[in-house]
Amino acid sequence: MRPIGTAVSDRFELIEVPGTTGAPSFAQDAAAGLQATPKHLSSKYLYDAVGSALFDAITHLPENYLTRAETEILREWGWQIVRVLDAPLDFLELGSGSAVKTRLLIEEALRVQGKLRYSPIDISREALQASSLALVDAFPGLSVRAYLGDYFNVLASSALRFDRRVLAMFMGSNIGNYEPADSRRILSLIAGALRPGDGLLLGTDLKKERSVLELAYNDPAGVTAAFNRNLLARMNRELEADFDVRNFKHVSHYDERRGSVDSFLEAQKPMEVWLRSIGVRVSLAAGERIHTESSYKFGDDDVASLANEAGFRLASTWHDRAKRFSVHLLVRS
Ligand code: AVI
Repeated sequence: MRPIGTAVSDRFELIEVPGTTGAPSFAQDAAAGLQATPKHLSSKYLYDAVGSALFDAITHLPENYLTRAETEILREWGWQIVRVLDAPLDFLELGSGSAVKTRLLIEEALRVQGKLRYSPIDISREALQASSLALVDAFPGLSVRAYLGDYFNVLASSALRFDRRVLAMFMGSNIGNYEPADSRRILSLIAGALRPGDGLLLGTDLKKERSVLELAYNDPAGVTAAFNRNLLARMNRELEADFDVRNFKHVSHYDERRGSVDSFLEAQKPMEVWLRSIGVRVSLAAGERIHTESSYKFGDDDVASLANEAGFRLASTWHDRAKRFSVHLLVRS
């Protein structure tokens, strides 16, 4: 299918990339995941409007250092990051960058080259439009060509167009929420959309002591628990389910062998749940868990291997001062 482009202003264009992978819906994934053994739901469904607001609150928690550490790296080293590849650059970001982090890099690039094209990819039209318009408003030298669609579809399509050397960005340790086979697939798709010499800036959370990791996902204020439990509330709202959210406990622990903090919703007593809109009845035993998220952690050597497998080489790595988080520049081989 051909992408559909709309020029919203002379510096903002939105290109809609229709689905080609036939990705299942929330209803289909919920039906399959809740009837599987063990039960699971994809972490991508954590981010409805309520979940996105709770995630934003998580990034401000004292125990959840990830966003602060990554922002510190970009504040300190952004000037260097945008100068590793030869200017002029085009930016491509997986996710829509309304955040401070993207702004820091845009600002640094504009210092070098005066004008910049920024291309975010996002599944949410509202998020893309709001963040793009705010960015063109804030930076007179910036133009935005936004791509609306699922990362996998957009990267695999021929919709992406660049005029200059590209610096792609996949920040926030978002790569950590993919299982290893999918993270290899997404990095290979990014490599396929780039030319040799283009770069990918990848933010990853570092492997570290269990106590620090587990506290980041078990904050005493219970915001992460609310973020996780919202998935049940979302099924109640959207799939006419009757989960009693109070009967589920949020459980997050670090599995050192997998290198992942795994999050679950654990039934506190036996129950039967009815998801009316999809006609599915689910039984849960006391103590039975639904896996809702993997948050993989990476040593810098893990990133080097992942990069090589996907068609990149690791060119540079920056850390925050407390050495909790890494930002890597991978160059397309
Ligand atoms: C977005 N992502 C990298 C976060 C993480 O750390 O896995 C989401 C999150 N889940 C619980 N807290 C934060």
